[in-house]
Amino acid sequence: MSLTDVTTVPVGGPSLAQERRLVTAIPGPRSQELLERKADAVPSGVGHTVPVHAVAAGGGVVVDADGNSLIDLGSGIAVTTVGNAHPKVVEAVRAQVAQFTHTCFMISPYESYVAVAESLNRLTPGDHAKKTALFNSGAEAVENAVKIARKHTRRSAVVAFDHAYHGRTNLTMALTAKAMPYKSGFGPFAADVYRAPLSYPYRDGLTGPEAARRTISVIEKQVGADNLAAVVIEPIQGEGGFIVPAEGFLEELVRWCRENGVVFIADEVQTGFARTGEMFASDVFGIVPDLLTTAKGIAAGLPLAAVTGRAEIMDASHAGGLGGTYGGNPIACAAALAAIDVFENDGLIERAREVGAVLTRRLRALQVADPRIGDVRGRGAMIAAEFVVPGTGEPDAALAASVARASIAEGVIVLTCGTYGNVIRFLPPLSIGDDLLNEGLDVVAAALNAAQ
Ligand code: PLZ
Repeated sequence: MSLTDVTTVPVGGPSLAQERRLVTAIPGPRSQELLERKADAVPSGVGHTVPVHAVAAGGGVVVDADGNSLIDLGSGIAVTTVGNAHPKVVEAVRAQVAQFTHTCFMISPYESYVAVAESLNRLTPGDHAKKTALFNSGAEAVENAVKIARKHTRRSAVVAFDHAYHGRTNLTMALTAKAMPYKSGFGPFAADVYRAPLSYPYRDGLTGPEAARRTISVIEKQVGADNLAAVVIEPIQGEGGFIVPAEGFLEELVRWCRENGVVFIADEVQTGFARTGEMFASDVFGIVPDLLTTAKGIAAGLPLAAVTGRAEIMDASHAGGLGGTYGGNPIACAAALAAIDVFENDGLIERAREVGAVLTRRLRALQVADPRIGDVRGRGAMIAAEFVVPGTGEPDAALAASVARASIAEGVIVLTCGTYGNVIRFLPPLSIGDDLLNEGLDVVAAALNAAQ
């Protein structure tokens, strides 16, 4: 029998029972069977964090094949921000799939792609003329942003930052900072990519302007402004550890880019769409990027990504220079339009702030009682705790891993991140209720207390 061939599979979405419910150990027997099939059929390079087989999700829970209901504090890495199987998204996708599934926008265009572009041009920071091109994944969007910046500036060098994550394709691996697991053995990497220091207030102790001066000096000495097409930066780093730069750092960098004709690309793949308590993390700092990449939260789980930016930069490419078979697929666009409706009209920015207030209050209370939490940081519903050895501040990856593992075993999905692997990040769907969120945090707190 197929694992999904069970009559008891619940319908997903917000009507799912909003509870943590463990009816087997994690993983249960059905999930275990699936994991064995996965090991036989799927390469081990494609890992997984939570050893269960999902069959339904919605609100703040993921239900597995054994009937366990897990609290979701990860949103499939910041994707299901509006909630899994949100009714508006389900309805829009259903209607579009029955209408047409694909024509290829480069062959015969359709309105929903244009409408998504119009929405992004309107919602992203800055009131200058903008244009948007659609793609399939965050990595593809970042690749295209670099392509567009190079064409516009007729320069080739690109600067990325310490702790950066931009994807797993060849160019985005080059932009990504961390060797394991993202780069080791997968080179050679794309040329003309340079790395500059970031502002990491907890570890470098620098003010924003000091950190910016250091960064700009490295860029001027090692790359030279005249050779530089673009600077690519996550305004708040995702995989790198939810690092929030000190005030003034991004502002100063934008100013320097503008003075030197360098395209400032904000990678908002993880931070975009209400996650940070603003529509975009750039809004948190009041910066206006030249180009901005989005993906993840944009379409509630359907594969869609975008590059949005200044019309004159976006228009630098010749006709036919940008695109792809599936970029801006009509089903993904229908999902995005529904999700954008939810972001704008269902109070999600406000909700992200409320979720962030709960996360911050609870984690700071834990930090006061436990010196192994060195830092609590983030914005909105994007909050992390960094685990350290008390006294020395050395990263404690083993502790983060053990707290995450124990939380998952108790039915709470949490994700780790950080260059040193010592950060637990919280990025729940905004459809989670406060009770479930607090219960999830109770479980994490108990896991931390129990950890040696
Ligand atoms: N830029 C800022 O966060 C994706 C990837 C997890 P794709 N982050 C999660 C993993 O182990 O693969 C990401 C991101 C930022 C780009 C990307 C890449 O987006 O849609 O995964 O290609």
